[in-house]
Amino acid sequence: MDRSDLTLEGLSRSRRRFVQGLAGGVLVLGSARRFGWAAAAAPAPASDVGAVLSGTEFNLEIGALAVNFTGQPGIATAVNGRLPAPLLRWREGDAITLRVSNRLAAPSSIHWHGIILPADMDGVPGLSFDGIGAGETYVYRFRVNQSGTYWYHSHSRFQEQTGLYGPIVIEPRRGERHSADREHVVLLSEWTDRDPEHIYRTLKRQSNYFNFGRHTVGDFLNDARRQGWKPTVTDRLMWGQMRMDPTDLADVSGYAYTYLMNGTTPAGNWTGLFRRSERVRLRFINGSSMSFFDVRIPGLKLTVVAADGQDVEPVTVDEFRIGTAEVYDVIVEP
Ligand SMILES: [Cu+2]
Repeated sequence: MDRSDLTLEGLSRSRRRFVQGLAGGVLVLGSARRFGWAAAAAPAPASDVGAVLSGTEFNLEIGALAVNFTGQPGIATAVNGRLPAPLLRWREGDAITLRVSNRLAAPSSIHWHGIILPADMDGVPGLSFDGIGAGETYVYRFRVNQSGTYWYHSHSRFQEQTGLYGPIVIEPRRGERHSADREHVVLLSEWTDRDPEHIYRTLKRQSNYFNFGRHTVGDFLNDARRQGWKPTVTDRLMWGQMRMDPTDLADVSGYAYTYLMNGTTPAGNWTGLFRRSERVRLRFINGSSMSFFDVRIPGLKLTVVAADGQDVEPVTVDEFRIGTAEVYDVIVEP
């Protein structure tokens, strides 16, 4: 069988870039040239029972999960023992029931991001529902009135940061506008071994704590030599007045984060399979708490066909930037 693999990255340089996230450059999905990925052979993935749930009845259990992404053991928040949470496949027009049980010692919730539904089904504690208490079950029931790629996540404290996020794919009643032979969900997120509550308190005290790309005295002298003293001083005063760094790209950087692709670290090398010359639909979801990603696949054009679940006029790009909670569907023909 002629199988090929789409890898997260291959070159150690790319890996380092991915680890660094936006501040460091780009997220790289494989290297077509170096690895000849249209020809490389890869084994079929082991069957992964429970990773995808479909139908109209869903049972989701929120619980703690022991993980080790960095060599340091930690406790994540998972659904049915999974991080990311299971992919939910719905069909436009179906009435669905989702029983969500909270096995944590703390209150929890699930918010269906971007889904049009009655207010009390939205899952945002304090707005239209009280959250799901420890040991309790909440039954969400609603009709699916849209199609496309979406996602779900906890809306309680920092449970999203610790892993409670998962993809939703809704099949359109009248079929997909853009045909594809195969598809993969690519959910981007980040993991930290630090307690997110502690990160939050740290940022409250010093917002640039995790930013190491700050201006130095050397930069000041270089700028002064190039632009003159007065413009340089004016520039620094302006940033000082705004209490910001010009290099402030992300509140929390790779210093505290390990970036994940479908719950796999860069070293874990997430792989999506395809056959030669297939049209592959990649559903990119940014399920991170506060990271932007620049996504490209070296040597391959990306045709964006949907944004945040909505079909768009196809746009072909080499690279796109995906912000927190954004979703882009792209077609690639490797
Ligand atoms: Cu959301």
